[in-house]
Amino acid sequence: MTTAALSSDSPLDTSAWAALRALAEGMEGTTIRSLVEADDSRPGRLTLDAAGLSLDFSRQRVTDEVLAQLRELAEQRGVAPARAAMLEGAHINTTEDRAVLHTALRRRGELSLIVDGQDISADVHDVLDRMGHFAERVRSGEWKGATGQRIRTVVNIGIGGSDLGPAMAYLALRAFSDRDLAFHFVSNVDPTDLAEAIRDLDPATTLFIVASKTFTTLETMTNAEAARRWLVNDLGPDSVSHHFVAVSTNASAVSAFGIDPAHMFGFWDWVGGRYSMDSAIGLSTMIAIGSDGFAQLLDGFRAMDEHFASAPAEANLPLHLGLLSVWNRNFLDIETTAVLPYSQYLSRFPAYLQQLTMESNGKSVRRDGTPVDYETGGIFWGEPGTNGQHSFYQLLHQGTDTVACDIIVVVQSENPDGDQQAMLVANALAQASVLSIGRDAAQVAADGTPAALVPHKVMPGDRPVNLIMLERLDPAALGALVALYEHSVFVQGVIWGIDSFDQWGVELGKKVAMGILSQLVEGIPADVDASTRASIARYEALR
Ligand code: G6Q
Repeated sequence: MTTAALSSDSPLDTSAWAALRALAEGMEGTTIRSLVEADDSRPGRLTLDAAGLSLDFSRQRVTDEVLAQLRELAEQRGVAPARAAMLEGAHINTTEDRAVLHTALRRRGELSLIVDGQDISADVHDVLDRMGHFAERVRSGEWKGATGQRIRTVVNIGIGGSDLGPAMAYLALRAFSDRDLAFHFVSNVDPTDLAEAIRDLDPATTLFIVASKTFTTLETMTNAEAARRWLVNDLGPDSVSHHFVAVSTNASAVSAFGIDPAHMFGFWDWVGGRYSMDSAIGLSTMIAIGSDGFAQLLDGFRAMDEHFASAPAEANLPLHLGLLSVWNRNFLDIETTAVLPYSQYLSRFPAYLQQLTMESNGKSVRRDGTPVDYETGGIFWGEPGTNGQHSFYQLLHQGTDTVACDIIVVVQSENPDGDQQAMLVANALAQASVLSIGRDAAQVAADGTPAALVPHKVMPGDRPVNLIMLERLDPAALGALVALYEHSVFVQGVIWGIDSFDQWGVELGKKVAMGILSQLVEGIPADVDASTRASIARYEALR
């Protein structure tokens, strides 16, 4: 296994980059509308299917020539060998010298994968079996709290990668979850987060999952200790082992906290936090949807992994999603992508995707430390439709910035009621059309619009839109959707020559916060700048 497949050269030095630059310049004045109107076969040709999902990118500002050249860029940047290196367990997270093997979390049990002399596939399935056993005991009521009552509420305490995935998945899969159990997700060190989550709970029927890879994260450990005090205050110290379990890689810290190692579910340093929702970090998901449901979730991830690993470039859906992001970012100068799921169940999906994309690809130096002189990771944000239509879509349609849009449509509702699902889908398709095709002055005038109002009602269009469609938001579809974006992020990182799997940018803030905390709590002056000193003084005067 080798990381030689990973380039630290500048993508600007490839012939494909230069060709794409020329194509972009040649396309000035070419609108998405003109591309769509010129060719009836375009939607069919520019739609790919994989793992039960489809991606229609006919509303992107691309020609066949651009697409071919983007695939050539992938070839010249070594996306295929880099993908093979990742899947084999090479240490492609070079700055942390770690393998990147979230795909191993969903491999078939019978397929071994030896990494550093260890069959990690067997390890994964051992943990999955233990999780399954535990989850079914909680679901059936066999697992009892300290007073002999069954668990009614599960509180996951974690942050970042140990929170966003489970919180997103719980909401996404509520239709498949055990309605006799309630779930809360506590992440913020703001004491309000835990206080509001537990204020109406009965300690005797509450189970806390402390989810932390390191088991040292300030927010998580602070909240876990507060939760333990709340429990012990009511049920005494012996109750902890009945009401706390842990998900971590740090057995000694788990044990020191007072959690029985038998109630710890492990994972490994080759699972990055933001890539961990299908590891033991997904324990709350498994309790909610059962071990069979969780197996279906993993099936969906695996189906997309297998497609990404084996589909030819022309048919490869995650490859195209990643390349289109590069095209929009580097050649059309589009800085942000709005993620617009037309599904209330996917209400936290934009937040989840924000971490996956922005923590992974928000980097300014290549693997070898040389600065990039081109844009890398774009900004991802969003809200579910149709709600966003009544707020920020105005800027999407008529603002001076072009925002790319990923519209996600779920065909079948889990709660069908009359025409409501058709209304939802009609809105999604209408927005896809108006954003990309627009409405010109002649069309607006033809509606009888007074001349003075025409310019106000023109929709410039030309906003690139991806339309992702899934039949039903079941566990398998959610797995496939997440894996699609994971691999898209990977493709972009390889093109840009950056390490998508480290996160040094979040470290310094934590360190500075600890210094300021020492001043606020113990009066030890923090070594900070003049503005921060002034803010501390104002805070201290007011508290
Ligand atoms: C994810 C990041 C980060 C991490 C949290 C929680 O990729 O590394 O979001 O998940 O800081 O870390 P712990 O799981 O160690 O508490």
